[in-house]
Amino acid sequence: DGSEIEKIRNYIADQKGEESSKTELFGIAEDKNVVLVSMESMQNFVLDKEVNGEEITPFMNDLKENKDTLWFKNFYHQTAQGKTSDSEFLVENSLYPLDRGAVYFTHAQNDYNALPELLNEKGYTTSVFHANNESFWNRDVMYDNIGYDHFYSKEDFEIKEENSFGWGLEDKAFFEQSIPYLKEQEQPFYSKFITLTHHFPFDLPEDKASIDKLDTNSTTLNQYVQTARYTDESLKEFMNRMKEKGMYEDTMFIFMGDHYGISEFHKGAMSDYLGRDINGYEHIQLQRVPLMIHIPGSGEGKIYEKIAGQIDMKPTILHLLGIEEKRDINFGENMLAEHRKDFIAMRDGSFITKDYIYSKSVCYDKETGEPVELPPEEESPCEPFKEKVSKELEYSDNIIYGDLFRFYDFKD
Ligand code: GP9
Ligand code: MN
Repeated sequence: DGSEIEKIRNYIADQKGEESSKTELFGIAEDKNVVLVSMESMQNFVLDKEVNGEEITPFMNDLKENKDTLWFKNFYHQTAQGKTSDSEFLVENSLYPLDRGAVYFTHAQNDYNALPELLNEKGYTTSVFHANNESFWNRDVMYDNIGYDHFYSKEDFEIKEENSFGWGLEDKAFFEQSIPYLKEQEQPFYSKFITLTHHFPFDLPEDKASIDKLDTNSTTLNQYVQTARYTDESLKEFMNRMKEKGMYEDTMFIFMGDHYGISEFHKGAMSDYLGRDINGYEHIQLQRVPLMIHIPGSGEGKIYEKIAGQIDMKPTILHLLGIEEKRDINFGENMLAEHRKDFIAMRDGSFITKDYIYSKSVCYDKETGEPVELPPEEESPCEPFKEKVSKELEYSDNIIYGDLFRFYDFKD
């Protein structure tokens, strides 16, 4: 029945700071189109790094400092086994993915109050561009359920030997071929692009590489920088095409990494590369992925240091578009709000707060990156958050397992 969902709703409301507080940026992108690029396997650690004097990601490096870009440098992915689909789920619903399996497969028929659905109601055309089979991650079923008008998938692209390798159509061709579709959409539109080239095992044909490999003992890490550069170049081309086609000014661009690409398995090589030990603290810090929100002509560019996560995407996007959903249920919060919930939860129960990181049962001090040392009788500063995090994850799970939104009226 509806009592459980009411309880959860009240809990969320209590947790939030002044959740409803409008910032000065409320509606700053009103009526603009939205292009969200989900960047496969892109992690923060490549930003501002060079290989033999060449920047790995020159486009993103510039973009994040642009006068029209809101850059969240402490933004974490929160995905689990559902990988890309988990990140999509987080962004669309502001709910947590499940701790095992992919919610895109297991609960694709639930009632949701997803971003595309909401934007649809406000008159946006909503679509996804991704050059893979439409049933991969059960996307065709889920997308249909959560209100996307159109899914441009593998069969909508011209895939030839020259323009594909690894997982399929290369990102540069993907963006190029997407432009005509994008242009024919009725405006305003909300379109999500999911890139593919920078995917494990990060294998790039030699003639398509424009930067050297790294020289660590992990082939995976060594190649990672080449595909990262490739995708970065494809983003630049895409942005230029948007300008040429006159679609740049009227669009808000969101570039977001979906999840890590370098797993813990490559910890040794990673530690050599970064020049420091990868302890539990560093491991969590490596889960930071790029998030750049570029709003042409806004002049609102700023570097945001505060912690944020994929769970916060939906409320943030709605805020920027000037859409208020009073009865909505989101575990995340508008990232621009001054007073926010003070932790970011990972699916495995690890978490990040302003001052601490909890990982693998150890509480780390963010200032030193070392475990907090305390006399035995004193409670760890991570303790109070542990409870909140597990409660929050449990509530989100309850919504999904019990399909609880069935019992809730989002419009009153
Ligand atoms: C597949 C692409 C990659 O369509 O999204 O998926 P991943 O392995 O990262 O979940
Ligand atoms: Mn992915």
